[in-house]
Amino acid sequence: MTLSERYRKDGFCAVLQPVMPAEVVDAAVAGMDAVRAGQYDTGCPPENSRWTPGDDPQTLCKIEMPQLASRAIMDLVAHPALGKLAAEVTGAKMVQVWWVQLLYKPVGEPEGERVTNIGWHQDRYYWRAWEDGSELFTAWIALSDITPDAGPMRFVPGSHRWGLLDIDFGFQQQDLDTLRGGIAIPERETWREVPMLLPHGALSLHDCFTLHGSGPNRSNGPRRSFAIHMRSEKSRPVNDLRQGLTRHIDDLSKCPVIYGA
Ligand SMILES: O=C(O)CCC(=O)C(=O)O
Repeated sequence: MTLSERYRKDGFCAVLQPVMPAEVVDAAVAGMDAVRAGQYDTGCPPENSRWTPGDDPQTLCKIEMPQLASRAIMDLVAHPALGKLAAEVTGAKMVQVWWVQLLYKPVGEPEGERVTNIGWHQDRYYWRAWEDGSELFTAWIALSDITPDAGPMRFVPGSHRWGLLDIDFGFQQQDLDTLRGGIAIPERETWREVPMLLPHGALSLHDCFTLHGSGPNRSNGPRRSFAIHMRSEKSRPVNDLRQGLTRHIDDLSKCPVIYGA
């Protein structure tokens, strides 16, 4: 099965061989550390985030639009090899990066206020600024080895065909089993979880309706990644407005077009 067939069938696919040159990936790891420390080599901060430098290092660090703050991260997310791959897999004629999240999952369990897990969700639930039918997908790039004990992202194959589920998803919700219990699985469908095990530099691509979440990192080092949210030419902001998560799309220095015109 080709990557594209796999993506259409399951709603996600893994690309195990490195797509970007190793030096681009390594520089982005250093960029991640710099942004986490509040050092911005572009002179600009990222967008407001739940996590800010100085916060509990044992909690999940999610920084919004880190490419605004780091040249190395911009080089990674704007790399043409990523655009070419995304176009091959999805069939897009144009690929634009419209939002990026830095995700750094430290070793440890959720405890009290400490968030480490990412609750089951469909990205589309959070992306209401895009019109229905918009083609939106995500490349999740591993910047560390994502082993079974590192709290890998888990996908539910086929769930991209279930439509937008009628529940309140909780990205911050820590108990994945309770969340799962609240998800109504459509008739004749089954719940199966596939952990996305990726070596450093590899990536997965997933559709905005594919259910996913991740548990604690029990490996011996941080789980590092970027979630690069992309769109094709078959997408449009609601009422063509620039608001919320679509607010930067006309600024190509923030939201680079990485394939096509
Ligand atoms: O990093 C994770 O475990 C989940 C990330 C995520 O929700 C996404 O990339 O859409």
